[in-house]
Amino acid sequence: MVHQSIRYIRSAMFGAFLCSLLLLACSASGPASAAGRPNIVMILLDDVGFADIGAYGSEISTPNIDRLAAEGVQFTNFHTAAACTPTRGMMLTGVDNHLVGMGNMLEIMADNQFGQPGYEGFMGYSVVTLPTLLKDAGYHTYMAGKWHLGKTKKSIPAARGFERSFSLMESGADNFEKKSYLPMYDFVHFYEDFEQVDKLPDDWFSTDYYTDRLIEYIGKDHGDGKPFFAYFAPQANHYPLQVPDEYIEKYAGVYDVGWDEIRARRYARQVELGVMPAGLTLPPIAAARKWDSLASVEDRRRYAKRMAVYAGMLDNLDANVGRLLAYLEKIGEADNTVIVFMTDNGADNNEQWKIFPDWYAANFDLSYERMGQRGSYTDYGPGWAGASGTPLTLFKGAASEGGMRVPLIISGAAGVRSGVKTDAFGFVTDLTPTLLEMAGVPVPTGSYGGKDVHPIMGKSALGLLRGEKNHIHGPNDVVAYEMAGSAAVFRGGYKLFRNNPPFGDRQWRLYRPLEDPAETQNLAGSNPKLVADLKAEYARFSKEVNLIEVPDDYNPITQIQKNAARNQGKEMLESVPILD
Ligand SMILES: [Ca+2]
Repeated sequence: MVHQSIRYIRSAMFGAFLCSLLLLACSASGPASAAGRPNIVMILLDDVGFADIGAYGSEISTPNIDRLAAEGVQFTNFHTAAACTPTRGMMLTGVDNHLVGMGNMLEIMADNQFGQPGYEGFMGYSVVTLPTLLKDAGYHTYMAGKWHLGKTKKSIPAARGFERSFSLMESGADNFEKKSYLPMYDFVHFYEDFEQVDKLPDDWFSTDYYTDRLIEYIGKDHGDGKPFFAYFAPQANHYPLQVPDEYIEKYAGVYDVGWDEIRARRYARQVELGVMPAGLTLPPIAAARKWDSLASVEDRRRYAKRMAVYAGMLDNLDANVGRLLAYLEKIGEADNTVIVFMTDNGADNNEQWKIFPDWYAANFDLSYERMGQRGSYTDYGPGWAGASGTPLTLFKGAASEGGMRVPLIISGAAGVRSGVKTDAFGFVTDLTPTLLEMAGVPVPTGSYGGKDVHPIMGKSALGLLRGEKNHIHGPNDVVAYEMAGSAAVFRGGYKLFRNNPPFGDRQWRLYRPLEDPAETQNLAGSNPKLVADLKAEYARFSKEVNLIEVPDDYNPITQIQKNAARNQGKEMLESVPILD
């Protein structure tokens, strides 16, 4: 508590100092600047891997995001949870997922976790959200895109701090129409503010539309003297992979060389860019065949197009980011806006249509010709997910780097340096305290608005962003993470982790992910004391966040079927699985 109070005072003093500096520097450039507080735009992509952005080694055209990296601070060692809802809950509160209510995802929650505190499966009420804090401090707060943190009128964005919002409640949906993408559910819910949206426009395309709404929200209030926080959470690139045709055509033929070659090219480019160390030996992509061993030409043709649709969808997302940036430029707010760009977890290897072939055949066009279009369904499978995550191992859901290490770029105002890459370790709970410090808003330390709330656990990265420090976490700081039995403990450049089935064997292993990002050299055998220390740290963390371990025989695949049955007919209740 003492430390937190000191941090609070320092943060408040620093905020006040910053305000006066900015007042001197920016007094002529508009009302938001005059208040000394930057606008904040937070862009969160869905299921996009570490290597999919140009600035991280990709061949996919992402010039607008690359420009953010060139003009800001690009992180190469930043981590989220390995799945959607825990990441989103932690990102918007600065508090560990077990305390936020996302101890596990409802769809795979173990029998012994149901109904327990911290396992509500939606964002609980013992945390105060970043938009609430910013709104109470005089910010406008807007959101467009996927929410996935609760879907009753108590838990939707409008109830959790957003003045204006247009949002999808589920883990994903079709991108061209109001239609479910998963066989367990025949519903999709959108809300605008507190109202359910019955019908989407005929020409709806998810990413384009969310961008339009966000621009509209920003425009309506612009000029009234208040800064804004805008949260842009597109469905891109969650399956179904879909995008207007011209974006798919742009990538025709690009992926005929296969995932092994694309992965090799991306790694070479990462070395050139200084994003990854040279000399790594990449293990084979998990769960994927070698491209050259694919027997049929037809197979290769279909796989190549699936990746072309993925690339087109991300290209379109980048064009929309460009549209948003151009709008900020047009209204004179570009110089006073901080942009945060990140993705919510590693690449997703799942191929749903293989698990539920009849349902997908009955509800979607699966033909080669229609791939990516309205009415179609496709995903991209483990081979391409492996290339997406270059050079990391495994995928979304795993506590390996391939599940947890993501691109993060912070760019723009508030003294953030330009053209800097950093390999400082960072974690998703660090974002809320960073943005609060930028906005000069005190960090809550145990209560807010007369109610007890969990204190923020992350650390502000502002010192690093401004070049006053070269780290966010000190060598003795511990950051721990757990979901569905897969867990990781980071300290002093080491990472102890274990994966549950289907990704692993529950055994703890020790790596140095900065030097060994593909996690090929297990150091546990030669460092028994360190392993014991980090296990003890994990035990402390478990107690602190009231973690309930899954049973030894837990398997998420069988659990998901059980929980889907629990869900029947209850889709509007708060504690109902919303598949990730
Ligand atoms: Ca996700």
